[in-house]
Amino acid sequence: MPVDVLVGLQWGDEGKGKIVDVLAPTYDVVARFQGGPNAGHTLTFDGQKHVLHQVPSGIFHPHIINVVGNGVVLDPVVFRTEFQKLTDRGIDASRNLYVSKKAQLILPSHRALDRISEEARGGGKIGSTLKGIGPTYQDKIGRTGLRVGDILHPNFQERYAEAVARHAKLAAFHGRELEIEPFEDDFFSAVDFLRTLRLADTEYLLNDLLRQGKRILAEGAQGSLLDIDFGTYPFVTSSSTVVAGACTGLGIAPAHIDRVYGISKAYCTRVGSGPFPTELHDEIGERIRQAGREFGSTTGRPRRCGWIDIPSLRYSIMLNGVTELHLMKADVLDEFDELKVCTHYLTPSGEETTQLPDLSLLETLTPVYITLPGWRTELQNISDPERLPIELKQYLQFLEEQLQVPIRIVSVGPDRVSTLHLS
Ligand code: 2SA
Ligand code: MG
Repeated sequence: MPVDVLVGLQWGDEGKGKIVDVLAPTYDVVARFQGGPNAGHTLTFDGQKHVLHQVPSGIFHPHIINVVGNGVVLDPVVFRTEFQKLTDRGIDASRNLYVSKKAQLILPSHRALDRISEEARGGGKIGSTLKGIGPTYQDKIGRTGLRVGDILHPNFQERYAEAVARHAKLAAFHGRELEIEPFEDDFFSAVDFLRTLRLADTEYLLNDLLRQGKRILAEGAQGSLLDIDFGTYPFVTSSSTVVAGACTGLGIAPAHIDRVYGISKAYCTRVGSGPFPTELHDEIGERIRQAGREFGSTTGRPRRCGWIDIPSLRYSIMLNGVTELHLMKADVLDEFDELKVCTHYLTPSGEETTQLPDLSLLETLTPVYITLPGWRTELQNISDPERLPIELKQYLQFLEEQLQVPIRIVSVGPDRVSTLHLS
């Protein structure tokens, strides 16, 4: 069963890109199955930081085939810029990258609509990255979307014009104009570039590779609590961020899936609006933000910070069938005397609960914490897991007991090398 899936268990930014990069050498294929340029996967090695948005995080390994699956929404302009950046660093991504013909295209008008509909929400903004994600998935589900394969057809211009006309009506409904003319030349030249890449029915490609015994790593984007069904709806993204999304987003049958890597920070962050029970509005939250450099890698927005939350992790672990946990950014907590872990919540009527209720109730919950001692040790230079401070070992053990999943990786710094494999 050679497909392993890697998913975020929180609200994104758990450090998925780093782990994909670390695990990639043992795989033949890395495939993205959902999301689009709203993702920002940061990889650091050889003293350089790389941020990927749409290109899978296996791209730095020349032997790996990278696949942008059908579940993805693709912005050709952002894609070309990413390619250019990689080329500048001596990486020819066109050699080992395939794009599904069934992936949806993000048009300039989708980006414009994203902004218009966010503005129309007034106080109830989602906090979208404004990359056009929601409107593009809306067109997909509404069966009016344009797909990557459509750019190969002679009537693409016409179909594009029809889509824009439809989007203009939606904008007009909000009393607005689309104002996309300045972006259209760039869009069409990026589409020309996209045409030069390997566009394929990647479901066939992936299943052929599986038949040949190749190993696939499916790379999730965002996090389980942003999932369109199970996340903190409506403050979610528009795709299936949980493991099931890898099946529909790549065309791989569930029986092929073996390991599920669940990625979590040693604390918790969220960018954008919506409930976040363990959020810290105080100086501790600010310390975490500074120490963890918690600013959006796509938008630069400050991320909201708080303590790790067992009930929400348990929920994500359940939804994904996580087989092993990877705990990221432990080094960010190096200087704290005490660490808190939310073990359960209190409802407004004072009842204890360990379940995530729906949104309206989630906002009324009071988190209950257990306090554990901090390690007060610089973790970054530790390379032998045996030498981890006892307080960190206790922290890990506590999480494992609570979550009933083994922690197999602890990350103690942004670099590839600062990754400890636990047995
Ligand atoms: P969207 O753009 O419509 O998908 O936004 C909907 C919600 O999903 C959240 N979202 C994210 N949350 C964390 N990280 C994401 N990626 C970037 C990063 C974000 C950034 O890696 O840092 O740079 O700001 C991501 N993408 C979407 C978003 O905040 C909304 O709450
Ligand atoms: Mg990110």
